[in-house]
Amino acid sequence: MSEKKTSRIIELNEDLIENNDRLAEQNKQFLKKKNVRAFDFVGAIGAGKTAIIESIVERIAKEYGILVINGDVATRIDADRIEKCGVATIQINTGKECALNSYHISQVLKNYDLHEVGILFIENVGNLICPSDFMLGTEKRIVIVSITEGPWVIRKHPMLFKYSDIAVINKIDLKDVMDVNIEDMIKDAKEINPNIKIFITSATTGENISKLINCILN
Ligand SMILES: Nc1nc2c(ncn2[C@@H]2O[C@H](COP(=O)(O)OP(=O)(O)OP(=O)(O)O)[C@@H](O)[C@H]2O)c(=O)[nH]1
Ligand SMILES: [Mg+2]
Repeated sequence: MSEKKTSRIIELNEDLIENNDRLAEQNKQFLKKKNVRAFDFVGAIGAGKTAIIESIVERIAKEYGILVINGDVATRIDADRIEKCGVATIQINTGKECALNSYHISQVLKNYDLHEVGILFIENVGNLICPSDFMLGTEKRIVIVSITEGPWVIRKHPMLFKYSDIAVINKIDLKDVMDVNIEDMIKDAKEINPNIKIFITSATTGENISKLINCILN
């Protein structure tokens, strides 16, 4: 590829990310004005993002007005699951795109009546790579992996850990059948991001979900 063509590709990528960042900042300011606290969950396919959000929502839905946005390439399976917990949901289907971006969120903020919403949870499309470039304008980002993804999953996907505030290592109830050293996974996350808070959870048994909620909300 010629030098000229290569540099044009880099410019396009930078424009895309810059535009996304600008809109993410606008989302953040808008949410602040509306007194809505927003948190986004990223992580691999099947790591337990929806299951963790379900566990959280079940515990706090009586206290807060909650809206959950679920991102998926197709279907509204996740939104239907969350809706059973008695909170409002919006499913965004991205079609061919592997992550939500700040434009998707801005469209919801523009069109949804946030009057009764105090907390917004956003579940991104299952992917450990694409969401790292696209911040959404939330207060905190939570990255979720599970021990069934193998011992190297964190080390192999450093960017999401670098740009998240909280890391969740989920499916701890399966530790006896998995050959995974959880201490090593924690060490990997801390090496990438020394400030990241880490929780070892099971969405199935509820282990450490209350501690995770405290960390997210405080
Ligand atoms: N044993 C066990 N299973 C879990 C746990 N968390 C989630 N699962 C199961 O793992 C599967 C995937 O969970 P989801 O919550 O759908 O995962 P997700 O990250 O939302 O998946 P996508 O939205 O498709 O990317 C489901 O069958 C869950 O019941 C856990 O802590 N322990
Ligand atoms: Mg899900």
